[in-house]
Amino acid sequence: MKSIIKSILSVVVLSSVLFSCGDGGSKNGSQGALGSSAAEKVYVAPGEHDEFYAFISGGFSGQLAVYGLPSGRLFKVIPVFSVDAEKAYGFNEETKAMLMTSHGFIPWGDSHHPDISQTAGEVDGKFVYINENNTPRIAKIDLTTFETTEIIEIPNSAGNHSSSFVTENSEYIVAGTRFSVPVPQRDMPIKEYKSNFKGALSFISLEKESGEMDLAFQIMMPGFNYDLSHPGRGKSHGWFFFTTYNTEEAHTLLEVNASQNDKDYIAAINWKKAEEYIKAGKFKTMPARYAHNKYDEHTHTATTTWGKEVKVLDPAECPGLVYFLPTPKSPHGCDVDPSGEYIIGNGKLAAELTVHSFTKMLAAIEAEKFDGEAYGIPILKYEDILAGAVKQPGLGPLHTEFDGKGNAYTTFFISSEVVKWKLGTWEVIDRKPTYYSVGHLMIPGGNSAKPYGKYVLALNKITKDRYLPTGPEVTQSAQLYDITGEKMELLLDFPTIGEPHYAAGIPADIIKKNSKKFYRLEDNNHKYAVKTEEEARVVRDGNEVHIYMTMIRSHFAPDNIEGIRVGDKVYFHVTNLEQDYDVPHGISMIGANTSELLIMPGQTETFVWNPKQVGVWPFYCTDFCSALHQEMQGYIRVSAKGANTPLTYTLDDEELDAE
Ligand code: K7E
Ligand code: CUA
Repeated sequence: MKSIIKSILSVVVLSSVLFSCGDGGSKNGSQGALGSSAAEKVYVAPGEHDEFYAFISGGFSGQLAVYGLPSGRLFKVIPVFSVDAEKAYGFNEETKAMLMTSHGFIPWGDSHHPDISQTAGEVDGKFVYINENNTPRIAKIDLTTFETTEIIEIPNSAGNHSSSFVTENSEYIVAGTRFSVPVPQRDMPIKEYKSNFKGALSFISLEKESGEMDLAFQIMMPGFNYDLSHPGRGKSHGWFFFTTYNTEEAHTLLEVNASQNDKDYIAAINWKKAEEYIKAGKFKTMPARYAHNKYDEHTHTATTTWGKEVKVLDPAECPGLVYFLPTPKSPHGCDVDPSGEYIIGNGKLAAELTVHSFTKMLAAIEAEKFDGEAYGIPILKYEDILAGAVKQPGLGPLHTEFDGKGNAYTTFFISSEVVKWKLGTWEVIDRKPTYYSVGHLMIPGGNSAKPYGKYVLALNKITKDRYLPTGPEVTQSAQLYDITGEKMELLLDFPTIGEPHYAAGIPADIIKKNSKKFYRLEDNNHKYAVKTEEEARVVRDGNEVHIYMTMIRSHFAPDNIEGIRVGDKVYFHVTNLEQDYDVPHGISMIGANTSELLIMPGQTETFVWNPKQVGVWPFYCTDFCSALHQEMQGYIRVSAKGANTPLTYTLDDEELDAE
């Protein structure tokens, strides 16, 4: 066994050597893409719109980036799990609560898998959800505003990787723990891992209209690693499938010790059954403390509430809830085809791609044909559930997507390619290299019953010499292939923000008509909002000073403030009075230990400034908003601690006394 692992590892090493010697850039550029009509196919003329949105995860950037396809143009980086000084996310007073967790305020996250909400098995374009791996969380992004509006923390979890995938009517989104941990967390020796650590699979229910998340229940599984997951759909709707590895329950040197068993499992979870058990009261209530952060579009402010407990189901006590499907060693991806029949678990150290049959799985369960059990969970027989296998498809299979025309596309990390094969006949139809080491791939709507099988986007880990060098760190990238023909055609390379683990795509027409143009001032319920310049004012409360400020092309009200003292805590509550599309204003204050504010029309935001030095200090608008943008400025006079300069403020030379 060890020698097999060694030879596989040496293939890994060998192929990475091959990459480093490769002369990817120029050579590949001169064949394929440029020699065909590829340029035309990705050309979106000036002023024209792209056909698809692509939401590409930022990986270790913690964010989600919005691109157009086929052009590959970047439109926006949506701050999700990491602070963003450009948009003041995590810096202004309103959004700090979004990054609150049971571990306190966390400024960074690791985002992996975006998934778009669905109605009747089709992507509906209302929300994108995305998981955070490091401090387990799931975020919801509202696709009318393209802002993160909710983040829920997942208790009893660590390395929230098999997440965040949505069922076909957005009933649930799941979060499976990559690392098993002591549950509840406690001080115990690591070598007692086996049979003591547990793996929680969380089901988060989604509210129909608002898309709001609620931790419905957890299934407390054996101490394996839960890598990826996919909901059933169509005939398999009501089931959820999770790949596992390390069924050995090793706790050290996993690259060897978690590769002992010939097979790991896909865990098939009957969540409809789980609902029955919950209804019947067959759960235990466990104390758990987790943050639930919501951003309110009307108060323009986020708040945190605390979850205190979670309902937990024990599969050993809930017959029919979980079955194990043996799957070749250490599978990574877990994918279900648009019909719901085929479940694909790609053993990443296996020589072939295994496809399980949902129909056969049900028949084997019905006939109770089990091959033993693990921790009370029945194990099905590999042969009984096998639909077929794609032979010798490539090296290092990871993820699979579908075009809705009976074809599947699987990525191979080690042999660095996308392979197209046929569902049912399992024959390989085409293969195209990726540059280099592709992880996930994405077909718009590819996670739903209705994929838009025009393009596949390969999300690559390594680029080496594909782009101009930028020092030791070079960009990750995506590659777009046309898949309308029998053979795939490489059309475009484009760089991505952070590591593009996964992406979600959708026809632009579904979303763009709903995109908000500005926030209505009359709906602004921010507690420090002022809706006219007449209401602008400055209020002192001990050493706290609150500036109620407005901004409109091209001035602040008030613009000069005197009577601030060293040691004060000065709150700038700033409302953008504009009611027009695409007129944000920014504001920044010299020496403020925080970011600028970038305020959308109708919105209010707050930053805090602690003046430390006596003097007269300017602030200005940071966003070039009008011809007189450079005139959009003001001053604050800071006097010494204890000075009695009266608190006054002016606009248009009219001096007013503060309250
Ligand atoms: Cu990058 Cu889905 Cu986190 Cu595979 S995962 S590659
Ligand atoms: Cu307002 Cu520039």
